[in-house]
Amino acid sequence: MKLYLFPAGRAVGVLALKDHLALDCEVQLLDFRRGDQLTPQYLALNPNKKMPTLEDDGFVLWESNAILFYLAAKHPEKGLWPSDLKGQADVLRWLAWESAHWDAESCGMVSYEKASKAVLGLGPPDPAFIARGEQNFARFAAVLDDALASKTWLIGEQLTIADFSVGGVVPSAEAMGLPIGDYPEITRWYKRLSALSGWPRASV
Ligand SMILES: N[C@@H](CCC(=O)N[C@@H](CS)C(=O)NCC(=O)O)C(=O)O
Repeated sequence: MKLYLFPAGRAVGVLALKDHLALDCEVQLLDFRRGDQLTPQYLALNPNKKMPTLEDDGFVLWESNAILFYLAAKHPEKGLWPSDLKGQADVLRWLAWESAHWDAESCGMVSYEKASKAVLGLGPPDPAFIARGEQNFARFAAVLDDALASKTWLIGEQLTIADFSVGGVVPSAEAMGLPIGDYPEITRWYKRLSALSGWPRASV
């Protein structure tokens, strides 16, 4: 098994899960400044020119949440993908929310403007997009904070890939100056999550 990534953004949750499950998985580090995402070899794996990407015995998978599901479902004994219908639906709800709102409309929008554009040589940040991302962050962080109140993990007492997905974005959100610390339940939950074995500590 092989992961192609750089240790930031959407790759943090995937790396954390790989290490939490102690998987035997090679990591090939990508350098987007050098254009590793544009080589014919990489484009054949991931035509989106994005990371992370997983390769397992000829099977290629992109989209970090699909990768989280694949790794967790290969190890059902760890319980990170629930076995009951309501638990599965609850996890899917958070994976969809992460992709559509937490990443694309808020944390990811701000980090694309503040960090990725410089790496990709796409010009200066656009203040209008940053402002929109910050506004959306306030909206969605409040939803997450409320959902976490009186719970150990996102769907309740069971740690699942929903925690790896949503929590994986937190380090880059903090690095981009988004006020995670203003949300006590998120702060409490992320402290617990980042103390798990395998959580990548040096990532941004
Ligand atoms: N929905 C995708 C998002 C992937 C994504 O946007 N990755 C960023 C790094 S965090 C990237 O590769 N950006 C390069 C670009 O947008 O061109 C996922 O979850 O895998």
